[in-house]
Amino acid sequence: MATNRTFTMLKPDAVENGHTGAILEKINTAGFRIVALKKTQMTKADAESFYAVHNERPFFGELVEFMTRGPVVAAILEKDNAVDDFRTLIGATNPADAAEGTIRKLYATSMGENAVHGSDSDDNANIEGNFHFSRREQF
Ligand code: FUP
Repeated sequence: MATNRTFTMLKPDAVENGHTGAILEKINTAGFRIVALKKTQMTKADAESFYAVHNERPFFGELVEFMTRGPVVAAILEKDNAVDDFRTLIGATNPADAAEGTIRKLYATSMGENAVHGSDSDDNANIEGNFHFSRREQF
């Protein structure tokens, strides 16, 4: 099952700006099935752990600050080729480089505040989904 799943978070900027419904609608229309969904507030320790791969990068402090400044909407999504298709749907990390019609092109304001996360591999989709959701919350 893990190969057909990805993990996403609608980041604090998207939630604050009232884009949750529109982004979930785009995800739905693109053919992803919602396996798990919740609005949640990450602690500093959560964000440091979730983004541990970036902990040596100069933007790490700002990234943790941003991801903890308000709630996120976390979800596990299912579809054939979920990881790659979801990354296509969200567009490039920097919205300035994101293709027309992608979620980041539509809703992101900057590289740092880019509206949405998408797992970059099946392994990370599994790790990240299990970080936010217990087995009992995944259907
Ligand atoms: P992505 O896989 O597109 O989410 O991008 P990365 O995993 O490379 O980066 C994770 C997050 O770190 C981005 F969403 C935003 C932040 N970031 C920056 O703020 N500056 C950078 O130069 C790169 C990433």
